[in-house]
Amino acid sequence: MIESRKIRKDSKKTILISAFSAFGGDGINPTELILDKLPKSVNGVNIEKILLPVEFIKAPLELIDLYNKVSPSYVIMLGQAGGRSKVTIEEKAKNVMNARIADNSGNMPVGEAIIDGGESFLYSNLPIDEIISEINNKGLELEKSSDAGEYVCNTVLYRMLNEAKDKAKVGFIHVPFIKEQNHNDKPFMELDDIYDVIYNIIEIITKKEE
Ligand code: PCA
Repeated sequence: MIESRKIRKDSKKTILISAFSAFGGDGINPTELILDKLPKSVNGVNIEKILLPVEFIKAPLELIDLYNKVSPSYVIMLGQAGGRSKVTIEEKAKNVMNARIADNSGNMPVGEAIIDGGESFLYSNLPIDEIISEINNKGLELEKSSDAGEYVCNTVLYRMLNEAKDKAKVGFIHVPFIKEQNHNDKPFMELDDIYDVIYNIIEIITKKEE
């Protein structure tokens, strides 16, 4: 008898990508514009998008809720880091919340732990150095940053890493201001140039999924 075997195609992989709304008196957040511009799939990999509120409590809850629904293999979070001149990829998150300005719900934690008794640092499990060198080889700029700060972005990265453990690869990318934000004394990049870097990072990741 000939053995028959059902060949089942693996269901499509998913990359979950988040961005933030405007905050701190700005009318726009470049990450929201980038999220809008990203396609629904890249190289056959689903791109699941979520726009998060700039709120210490709500942002991680909304992201983790969607994470549990779509079981992505990668979670890539985008945030604005005004003052930086290049796109940067974060090495780790710290177990602390220090707000210099209130978040969009009026919450302003100072020196509080994100998770009482949690690890001091949680490290991104993305292949950061590999991604940086592949991006640089394409003639684009991407640098490593030691941590995601102490504001909402750091909290979301910390909580997402704590949730995913090693079930998904989780990373955070911070982007500079764009010209349209008119922070004339601060460095900025063209939106299209930031988008190029982000799109290429996603493309590199989708190839790892093939
Ligand atoms: N940047 C902030 C929060 C939202 C955003 O885009 C941060 O770096 O924490």
